[in-house]
Amino acid sequence: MLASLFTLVAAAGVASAHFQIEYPTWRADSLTNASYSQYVFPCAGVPQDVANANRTDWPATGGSLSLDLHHPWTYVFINIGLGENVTNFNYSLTPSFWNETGSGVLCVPHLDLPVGLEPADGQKATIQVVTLGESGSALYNCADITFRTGDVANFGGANCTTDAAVSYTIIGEQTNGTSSSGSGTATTSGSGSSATTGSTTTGTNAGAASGVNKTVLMSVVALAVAFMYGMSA
Ligand SMILES: *[C@@H]1O[C@H](CO)[C@@H](O)[C@H](O)[C@H]1NC(C)=O
Ligand SMILES: *[C@@H]1O[C@H](CO)[C@@H](O)[C@H](O)[C@H]1NC(C)=O
Ligand SMILES: *[C@@H]1O[C@H](CO)[C@@H](O)[C@H](O)[C@H]1NC(C)=O
Ligand SMILES: *[C@@H]1O[C@H](CO)[C@@H](O)[C@H](O)[C@H]1NC(C)=O
Ligand SMILES: *[C@@H]1O[C@H](CO)[C@@H](O)[C@H](O)[C@H]1NC(C)=O
Ligand SMILES: *[C@@H]1O[C@H](CO)[C@@H](O)[C@H](O)[C@H]1NC(C)=O
Ligand SMILES: *[C@@H]1O[C@H](CO)[C@@H](O)[C@H](O)[C@H]1NC(C)=O
Ligand SMILES: *[C@@H]1O[C@H](CO)[C@@H](O)[C@H](O)[C@H]1NC(C)=O
Ligand SMILES: [Cu+2]
Repeated sequence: MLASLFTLVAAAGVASAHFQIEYPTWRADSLTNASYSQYVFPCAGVPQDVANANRTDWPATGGSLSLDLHHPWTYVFINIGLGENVTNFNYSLTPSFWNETGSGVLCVPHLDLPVGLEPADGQKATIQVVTLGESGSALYNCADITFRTGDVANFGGANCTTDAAVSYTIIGEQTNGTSSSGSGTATTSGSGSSATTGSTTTGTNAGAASGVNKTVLMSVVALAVAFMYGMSA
């Protein structure tokens, strides 16, 4: 079942393009090395002990992330797992996932850690970025980090810039269906280009996604969850 699901998804995907993590440094270049495939969970087939990998110091309160995306649009999920050789990416930095539009660099100056994740200085971890296309094909890349409570070279300044063609919206979590006013979906607009401020969101709770067929949205979420958690089992 797992194998057939995977084959189906791999076959449905676009063979080229994909994406890269520019910051923190990814574990290896999974774009150009034919030994790797971004279709492979959890880290594109790049083993933890691959040569020339770099582990980046990253603030223990959350830090910046820069991606280079090559598809017209994609859903983006960011997870963290603790340890040196992570197999369980059980913390989500995007409880409400992103819908990214445009081809180019997306730099987010500050990503908050989830409540309950308060890493100690020196705690090793791995950031996993999952993108999910319209067809349901997921792509994976990982970046290894060490959490630091002290001063960390901050990438959130002038170096964290987003290409003009790139933006993202935050697709609200499906909340309690019994709540009032049918607002199960909230949408927040974000653009990483306001690089010097800590926040990227300019949050209107406008129903920009209110026209979305929620059945479809739910299946996207279900599929993504299946990928991120089901396939790790
Ligand atoms: C890790 O850093 C070294 C030295 O800067 C560099 O040569 C190497 O390409 C880096 N590895 C990756 C995967 O970027
Ligand atoms: C490609 O990946 C393989 C397997 O990890 C590795 O042995 C090889 O050195 C990599 N090639 C380059 C150019 O990094
Ligand atoms: C990391 O964990 C995987 C899965 O348990 C294992 O196959 C691999 O050998 C481990 N790598 C290292 C460097 O410990
Ligand atoms: C996540 O997994 C780690 C071990 O991999 C565990 O120590 C931690 O308690 C887990 N956290 C949550 C919120 O599941
Ligand atoms: C995500 O963005 C793409 C391109 O703008 C759009 O076609 C798609 O419907 C959006 N998905 C959601 C759930 O808003
Ligand atoms: C930008 O990157 C350069 C080179 O890595 C570094 O020297 C500089 O401090 C960075 N600037 C900011 C504002 O992060
Ligand atoms: C959903 O809403 C109902 C009615 O207000 C409430 O009883 C229930 O606890 C809520 N469930 C969650 C998961 O919030
Ligand atoms: C939403 O999509 C589902 C499945 O494609 C379809 O059965 C349903 O009629 C659609 N609902 C609306 C309001 O378009
Ligand atoms: Cu691609």
